[in-house]
Amino acid sequence: MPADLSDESQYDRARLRQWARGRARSAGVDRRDLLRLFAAGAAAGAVGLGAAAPAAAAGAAAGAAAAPGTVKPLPPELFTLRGTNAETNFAALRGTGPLTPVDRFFVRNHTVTPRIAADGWRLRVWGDALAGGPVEFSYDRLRSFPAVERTLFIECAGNGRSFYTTQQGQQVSGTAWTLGAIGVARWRGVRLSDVLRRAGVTRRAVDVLPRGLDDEVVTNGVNLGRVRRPLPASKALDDVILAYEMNGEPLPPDHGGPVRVVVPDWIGISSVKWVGDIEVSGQPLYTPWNTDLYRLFGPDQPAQGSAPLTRQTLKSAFELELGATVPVHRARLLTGRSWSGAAPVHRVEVSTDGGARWQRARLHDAPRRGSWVRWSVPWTPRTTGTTALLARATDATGRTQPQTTAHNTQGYLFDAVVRHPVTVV
Ligand SMILES: Nc1nc2c(c(=O)[nH]1)N[C@H]1C(S)=C(S)[C@@H](COP(=O)(O)O)O[C@H]1N2
Ligand SMILES: [Mo]
Repeated sequence: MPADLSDESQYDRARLRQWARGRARSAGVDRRDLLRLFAAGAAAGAVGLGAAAPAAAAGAAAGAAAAPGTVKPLPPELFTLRGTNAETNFAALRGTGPLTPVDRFFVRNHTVTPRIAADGWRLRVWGDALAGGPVEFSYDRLRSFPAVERTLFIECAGNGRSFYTTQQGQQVSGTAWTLGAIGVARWRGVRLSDVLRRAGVTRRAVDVLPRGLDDEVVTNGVNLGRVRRPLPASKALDDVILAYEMNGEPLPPDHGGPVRVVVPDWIGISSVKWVGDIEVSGQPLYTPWNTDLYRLFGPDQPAQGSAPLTRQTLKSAFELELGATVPVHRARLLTGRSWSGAAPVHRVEVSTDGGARWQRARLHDAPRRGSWVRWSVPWTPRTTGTTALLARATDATGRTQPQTTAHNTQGYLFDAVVRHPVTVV
């Protein structure tokens, strides 16, 4: 094992070596089954895990027949349904504040939302890197730890996936999201580190594995077990939250109530909803969600696949329907949001002529880590016809959204500038 797992890139490299040596075992699932499953899915452009349609089918009709198992209503003006998932319509964020209201926060469910009462709920912390045996925490006990509050986005690793197909002509598997698989909320909860310390975590801990109480995930006849994805102990002991409130309300069922994990900056799958138990392990842990899923595969990627994905990338979106119709010669304010998993976004540029000329957008929020900035530019369309609106963000690491993203078979981490079609009439 590497000495310093507190360094994310060291952790990633270590993982990759373990993978290459064949040490990865998909915890209880036959790896040959999984490889066959996902290889076939990618080649055929067929479904990935929990996906309803290949991204090639991206478009208004893709989720039309879907019946997601959510508790909250999913009206078409707020959401686009995609299989068991519901994408936030960016146009529905126009005029809202920096936090995504719960009624329009995207839902990504591998199965269906379970109903779990807070008073019967227990969190069991167990594993060979604890000083003693398993420790259980009730909801009230959890709430007796010091509370912390943070404004953070949760964004699916596949957010923007459909643009690999519509913009780059590439086939990818998985839910055909446009840009609405993200939301920002004010999370209140307790530090995971406080809970792990109380449970007796030792220096032997390498991986921490939260597991959801929702149903086991069965995909094409293979049971992957319950949703679970290991976190390096260093991240788990750093800034991870066990959240019981969202935007000042008890955590709603669809977002993991009564208690979920919230992992700042990392891809959405890390933020396990309806957490029921957490394994604290002295050995590296592997599940389908850090081996075959949520890594980059394909000709443009390392031969054995990338390290497991951790941080989110950089994106921008207009608060406008894709393909909107706007009147000519009428002044309007184009609004949108930009965000990055690496650093605050401090510059956004917009083009209203397909990328020929760019202007600086006005930022409406102070750039902040873990959240997005709202921005605007005035626009008076002067000619009729179709055009593309483009927005391009730069974060405090100096990184700017590129023109294209290197392809990966499962369509993760799209970060290229999106060409947003509009028709001027
Ligand atoms: N238990 C459990 N946790 C889960 C999931 C799930 O299906 N079950 N989906 C994950 C994925 S892929 C994402 S992107 C986020 C979505 O969070 P949200 O539904 O609150 O928006 O939750 C993650 N946590
Ligand atoms: Mo996700």
